[in-house]
Amino acid sequence: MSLSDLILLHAPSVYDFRQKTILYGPVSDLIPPSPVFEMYPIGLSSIAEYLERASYRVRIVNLAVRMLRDKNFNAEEMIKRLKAPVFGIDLHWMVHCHGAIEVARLVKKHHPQSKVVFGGFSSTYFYQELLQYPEVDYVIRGDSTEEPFRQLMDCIVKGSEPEAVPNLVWRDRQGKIQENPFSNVPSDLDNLMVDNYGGVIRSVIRHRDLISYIPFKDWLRYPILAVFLCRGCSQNCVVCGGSATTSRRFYNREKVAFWSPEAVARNVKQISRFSRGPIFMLGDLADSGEEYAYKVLKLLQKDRVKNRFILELFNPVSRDLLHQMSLSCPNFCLEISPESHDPEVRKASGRPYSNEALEQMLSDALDVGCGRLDVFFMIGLPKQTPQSVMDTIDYCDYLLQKFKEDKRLCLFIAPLSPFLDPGSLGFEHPERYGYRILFRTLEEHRQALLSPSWKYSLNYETEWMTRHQIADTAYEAILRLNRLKAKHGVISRQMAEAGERRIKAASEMMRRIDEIMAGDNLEGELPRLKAEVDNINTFPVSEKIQLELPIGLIKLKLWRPLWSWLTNR
Ligand code: B12
Ligand code: SF4
Repeated sequence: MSLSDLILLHAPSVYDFRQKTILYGPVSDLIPPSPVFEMYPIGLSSIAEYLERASYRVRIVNLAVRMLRDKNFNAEEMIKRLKAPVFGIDLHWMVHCHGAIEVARLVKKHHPQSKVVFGGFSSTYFYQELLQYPEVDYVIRGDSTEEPFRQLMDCIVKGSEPEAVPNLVWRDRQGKIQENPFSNVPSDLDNLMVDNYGGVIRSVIRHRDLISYIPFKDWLRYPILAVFLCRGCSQNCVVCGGSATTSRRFYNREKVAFWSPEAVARNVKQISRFSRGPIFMLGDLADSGEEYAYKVLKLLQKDRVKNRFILELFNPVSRDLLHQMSLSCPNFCLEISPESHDPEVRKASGRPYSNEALEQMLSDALDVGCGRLDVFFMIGLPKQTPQSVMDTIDYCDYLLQKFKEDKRLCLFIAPLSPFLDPGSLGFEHPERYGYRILFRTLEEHRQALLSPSWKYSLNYETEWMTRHQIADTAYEAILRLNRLKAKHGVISRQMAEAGERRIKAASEMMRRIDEIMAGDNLEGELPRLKAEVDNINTFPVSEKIQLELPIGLIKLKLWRPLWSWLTNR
């Protein structure tokens, strides 16, 4: 008998990344996971928790993390050993389109009787193409699949046809594809993620397998956790596959749905019981109006949890709200993404605020006691030329001078990579925003991920920059910003040197790969570079280190949820 009714698998970006020669580039420099994109959607733990409440036994296996942590780990062997009537595979982020399909093939090879379910944003966008792969039995569409998944599990257990399961696309007994109504788009979220991480921890204990659950390779050293404020987004950033317009058109979500302030505070408290790591509040507190923001913050002020908070803002906010943030979340870290120094480029990308408003907010945040202020710029935007990107670096110089080299002000720049999100305004209306889309189908994206260098995985160019220019400009901008930070003393000389070594080695390797690709012996010459490319891919990323918040020695207290589980049985 199998221990699980459902096993949720997370694949690496490229399934056999350990065998391939691929120069990843700065595609994931500003997020905790590596370019293998080993992080699974947090929605997997939400699905697991919801189905466990409905008495299904759910297990999560992050194959990508296991493959990254142990070069001898045999993913196929593990898939063969796992037993369950249903396997769920996330194809949420497009960057997993290679790995996710390969993992599905292995599941079907070893468990032909088991059903394979796909879900996530990219699955929702590409559901028709996905069902052309014989290894995919079902796709559940949408940003909220907990209840449809429960209903599908009921049908599979009973052996009945799932014609009433909302959001489901499936093949009937005649092999005909059926599209059920896309009607499950909840506006009340408080029944979701009720005991989110508690459910995961119990499942870890049941399967005695912590490693399969960790969200990214270094998580045990840096156990950052997320609390969500909402599903959907009110903003319309041109490059984003989760924007208001994209959500309306592809995920059927007319309006953003927010968790109640009480549910947000409850989730925070739950995390603080077993983790001292930072809590990332995902979504903009001010997005649902300042009243909502104050309600959440006042509850947090009352609870006084000790974890440090990372809060994000889509637009500049008032000094009063920032002050409340510092009362409720002392030493908080604030993140904002103006994308460009040039308000014209920013506006064309869907963020129409001025530099005056931005700088006023940076000044207020530092004044009220923000512990760190992360400001993100991006490369690959409408109206942005290589010169404009260099001007952004000059603007960073200006900001560091203006704020007197305050070490709390952390500036970052990265290319939009590897993909312009399918479903985003830029992807759907490229001519309107000055994009040229190079790959449209799922299969084209899968093949693109196997390119020897990240430059050739990019699925877009702009009217203002070719792929070559985007890649060259990205390396130059990252290098210049790194030097600038060293000049202003906001990062150490060692960190700056490590950053410089990495970028120079990577851009030199990109040039060598270009030469090989221009020749006629790619198959013969590329494998010879493997050891060097792998070495460059694993250089420490100084930007990732800068983004980490310092935490104490004891980070996790996993015995607490175990104890409360045992005593509540
Ligand atoms: C939070 C967030 C992150 C967090 C990740 C948190 C996490 N572990 O989930 C961080 C900052 C780390 C992140 C990173 C990235 N992100 Co992001 N992220 C978001 C954001 C802002 C919110 C997502 C969210 O709220 N989810 C809510 C949770 C609870 O639900 P969920 O995880 O989506 O899961 C539900 C459904 O999607 C579905 N589902 C998911 N998996 C599965 C599997 C099965 C089998 C089924 C049935 C259903 C299902 O059901 C779940 C439960 O209802 C969205 C934008 C938006 N407005 O949505 C972008 C977004 C999802 N990210 C995006 C991208 C591109 C990335 C990166 C690739 C960027 C990069 N190059 O670095 C990386 C990938 C990281 C990795 N995998 O290693 C794009 C994806 C577009 C696309 N189609 O590919 C989005 C849409 C917008 C954007 N550009 O930021 N991201
Ligand atoms: S990138 Fe813009 S549109 Fe996308 S989730 Fe963030 S704020 Fe919303």
